[in-house]
Amino acid sequence: MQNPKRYLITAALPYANGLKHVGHLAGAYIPADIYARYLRAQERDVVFVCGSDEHGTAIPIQARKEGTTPQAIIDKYHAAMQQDFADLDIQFDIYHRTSAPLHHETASAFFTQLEKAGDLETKETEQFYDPEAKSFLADRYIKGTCPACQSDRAFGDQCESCGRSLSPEELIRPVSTLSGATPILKKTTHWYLPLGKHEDFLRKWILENHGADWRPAVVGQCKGWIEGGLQSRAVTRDLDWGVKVPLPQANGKVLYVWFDAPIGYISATKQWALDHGKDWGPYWKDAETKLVHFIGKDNIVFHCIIFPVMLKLGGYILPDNVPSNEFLNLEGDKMSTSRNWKLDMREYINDFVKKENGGGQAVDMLRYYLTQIAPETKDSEFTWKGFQDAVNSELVAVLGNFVNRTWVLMHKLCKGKVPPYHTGVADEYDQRLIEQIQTSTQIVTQHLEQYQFRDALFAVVDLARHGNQYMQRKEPWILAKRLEQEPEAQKAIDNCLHLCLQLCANLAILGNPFLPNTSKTLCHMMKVVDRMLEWKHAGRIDLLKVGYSLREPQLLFRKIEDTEIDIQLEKLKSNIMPPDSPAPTPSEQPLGKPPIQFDDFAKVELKVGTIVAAEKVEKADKLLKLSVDLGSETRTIVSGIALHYAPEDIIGKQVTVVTNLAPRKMRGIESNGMILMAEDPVGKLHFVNPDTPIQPGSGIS
Ligand code: B3M
Ligand code: ZN
Repeated sequence: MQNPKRYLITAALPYANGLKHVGHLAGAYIPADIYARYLRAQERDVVFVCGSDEHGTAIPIQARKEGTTPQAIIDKYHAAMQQDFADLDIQFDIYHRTSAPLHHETASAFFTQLEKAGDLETKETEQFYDPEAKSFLADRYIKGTCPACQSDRAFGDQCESCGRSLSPEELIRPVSTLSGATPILKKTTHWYLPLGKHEDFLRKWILENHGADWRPAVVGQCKGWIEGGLQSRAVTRDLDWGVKVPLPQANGKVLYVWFDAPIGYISATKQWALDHGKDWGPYWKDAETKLVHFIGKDNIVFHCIIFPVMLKLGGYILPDNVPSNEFLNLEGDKMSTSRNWKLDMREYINDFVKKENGGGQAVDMLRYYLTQIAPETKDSEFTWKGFQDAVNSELVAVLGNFVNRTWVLMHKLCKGKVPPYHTGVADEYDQRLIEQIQTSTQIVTQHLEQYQFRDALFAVVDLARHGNQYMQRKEPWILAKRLEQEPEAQKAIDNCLHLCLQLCANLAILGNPFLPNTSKTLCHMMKVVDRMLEWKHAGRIDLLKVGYSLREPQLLFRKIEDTEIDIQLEKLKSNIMPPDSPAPTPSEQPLGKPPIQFDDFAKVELKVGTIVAAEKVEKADKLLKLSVDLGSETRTIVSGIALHYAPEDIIGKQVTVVTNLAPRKMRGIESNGMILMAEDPVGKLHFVNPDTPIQPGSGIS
């Protein structure tokens, strides 16, 4: 869409069930933020919305895990995620939440509208039901053995071990995670969105209209869905957590999370409009609005097939583009929350941004690296070494170095003022640099328009690289040595620094969407206000007025030391959980591990211990550091039970300890042994201990 009247930018609403990692950041939030900042710099009418997705079974499941209520979970993680985004300068116009009454009203009304218009169908089906908990079971609430890999870590929607997607009927020996009971099939009625009826529309809209301008991976996935035959999708669920289905006969049913969550974009816009005395209507209903959804690839079907059908039926505009990213791996492996192989945004914020020499500089370093490796066309990988290289050899050595040299030389050779430009002595290098500034502006703009953020950022740094080469060729420090014999040389020095300064001003403008803190620092050094950063100024070489005195240089980026990287790698490795934890539930034991000989078992030394001290491990939500009395000695043991027990509640408790396990370092603490825990069907951990207190150190066999 050329020259739309306004823009509505959305970034996927993250589930409020845990902290988000840098994979999420690179996938949706950073690209969306870059795009929104770019549009704002063009003084476009743009609203950038996001918020927490607080419904779906993920929330009550997390609540069970943490032994608390769904409300407490969403309150905790909504606040935490909002803070993380703010700390990394993701500048939403609104960060809303789907538990807000305004959202419930909006989603309900949306459903009612479709239902009244006859756009939904109802169907009676049989679904798994827990006769003990008296509740229908969402797929995630059913656990069993995977028919493909025989792992006992399979759920009704997916096997955690082999990743295969499953339906509950396929599970061998299904059990309800609510009560441990065997689920039975029971009849229930649900509302469905008949996607098949909209196949022609989708085919035309996606494959014909957007086949060429959307990312090939997005079009490819859509094509696959369409050609595979579009099935009706249930838009309601038997669950007690979510937006209630607004019909009297739908007692105990809620809207399916993927029906209500995208409507969250609309309710967020409504709330933003209320807060700013604006009308939300045109943003969703006027054909001259350009709607862009930034998401990860696992959300494509919802944003390109299901939600557009809902939007069309509801009388809303459709997205103009859905720039979806592939996945970001970490140090050679898939990021995984269950295995704790991930880098949370919070972790980076604590270790880099909140540190003494961190702040905005550290924020920009992460934004830079994640943009440079953005998985735009294929999966990519975060490595700490890669992060260090990107910072040290590009931000420090190219961008920072160019700005610093320019400033130091300008203070030394031009009295701290913007020197004049003498056209009479201008040479071809000067001319080429001026052209380069203009070409770079065009390249960066073009890439941004096409959501090619990596290439756009590359072009920004490349401009700084040209600056360095230009300075290297002009060598103003050599010219300065000749000044006594050749006073005319000052003119060439002036020209060089004049152009280098103008180039720095352009870097501030072009780099601003990516590295907002760096641009702020540059503005401070140039003594100019933010208005200079408006995009229309890019490409100009008269941004800094001749004779204007500038501040002393500030260090834009610091180097990342090897030790910092080593610490991060060590932390990552010490936190990883083995793929088969937590322990399988008791009801699945019969199918458990293969038999072993007595000798194998006898190798394990087990003793009764008494916990005498317990404290949280800094920066590790799951870990407690325990001192365990084993009769003849007291050992330090690090145990992953912090989400289940408060340190003060377990002093004096007796536990079973594996005492001859090789010591292992976790978060820099050496753990000498392992505490055995039993996991109940809902995932809560319990100590395994003697029925009456006995002497610590007693052997178990
Ligand atoms: N919460 C899924 C996810 O985080 C979901 C996105 C909703 S966007 C409307 O992957
Ligand atoms: Zn499996």
